[in-house]
Amino acid sequence: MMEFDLKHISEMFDMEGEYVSGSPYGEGHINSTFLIQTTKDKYILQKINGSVFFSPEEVMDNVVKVTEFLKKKILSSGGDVTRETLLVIPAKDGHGYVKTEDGEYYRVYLFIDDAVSYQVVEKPEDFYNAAVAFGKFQNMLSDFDADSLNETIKNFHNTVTRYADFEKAVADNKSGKADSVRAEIDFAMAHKKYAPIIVDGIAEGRIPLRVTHNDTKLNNVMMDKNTGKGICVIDLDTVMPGSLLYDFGDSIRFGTNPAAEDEKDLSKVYCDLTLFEEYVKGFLSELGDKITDEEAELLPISAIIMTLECGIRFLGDHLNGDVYFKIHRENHNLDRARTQFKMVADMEEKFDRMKEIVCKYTK
Ligand code: ADP
Ligand code: GN1
Ligand code: MG
Repeated sequence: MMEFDLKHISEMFDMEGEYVSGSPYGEGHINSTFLIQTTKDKYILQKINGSVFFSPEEVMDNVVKVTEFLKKKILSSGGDVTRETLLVIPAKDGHGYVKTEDGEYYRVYLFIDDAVSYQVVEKPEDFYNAAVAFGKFQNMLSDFDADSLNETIKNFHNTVTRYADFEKAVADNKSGKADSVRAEIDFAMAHKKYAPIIVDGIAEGRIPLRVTHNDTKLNNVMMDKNTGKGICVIDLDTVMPGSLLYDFGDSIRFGTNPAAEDEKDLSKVYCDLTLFEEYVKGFLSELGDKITDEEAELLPISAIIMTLECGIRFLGDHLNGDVYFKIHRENHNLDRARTQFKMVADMEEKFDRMKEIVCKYTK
């Protein structure tokens, strides 16, 4: 996007000070994110991805509701609302977003300063701190009215329908690349048995629906630069009713891999059990006895399911011609799918150890 446009769009929001500069920021796969510097403060401006979120109004309706709710809780416990929650900066017309003439939606958050978001864990303690932050987030939203939330992406973590979408992508083969990724397709199909485990548990009432984040990767939590603590959970676009297992499993998927999510050298990609233990310890220390026996039992398998689901989404997008996740090089989604499948295979091998670790903190 041109600097000129950024200035123009920024000026439609209630930011303090005059626009100075704007530049692309962060490593999210979905929205277009910019850091805006004004004469007074820093802001995050985002163009909401309209082909992922069919109703950006509903997304912002959720984000405003959730952040207002969090703001009240943080204030009443004496916390700092400028650092412990995303703060929506309204448009000058009072809305939570701006819709431009070309039909694009933009929003602005206050920039959380003196904090970092990691692409990979630097030291085990970071992952413990991230787990505490995601656990706290889950706790703070435990009395939020789930019925007031829009379902921003239908069936977001329904692994069964994700498989149906994947099989359609294979059959349609829009990119013409299916023959070159037969081994990956076969891996995905050989693991389809995992897909219904959480979905059926929810449908049969064995797994409770809660308000969950649904996208708990490490770079969606801001860590304080000085204390190292997880201060703020960000990227609230998919906060919806879901399972705690989605949030746990997705964190493990991304954070226990000591390599990048798109690492090409698969010998560097594996599930680090020291990191797994740090996360279990941090997450469960926050949840206490709120976690049910059934959920606790399914924690290890949820890591496999969420990793597999993400793998088939990446591979499906590769086959569909890279229409969903942002890519930055040829076969980027394929590289991402391969790391996920490597993680699944490694977790299967380490499954007994994973169960033992969970038992240590739940019994
Ligand atoms: P996406 O949905 O594309 O993943 P995110 O909302 O996660 O977009 O933002 C992308 C990145 O921008 C984050 O990983 C984080 O590094 C940074 N970021 C987002 N919001 C803020 C904020 N309020 N303050 C500081 N950094 C932010
Ligand atoms: C996307 O938005 P971001 O980059 O935090 C995706 C997640 C995937 C993740 C894989 C709305 O997350 O579901 O797990 O990429 N978000 C959406 O890295 O689809
Ligand atoms: Mg993100």
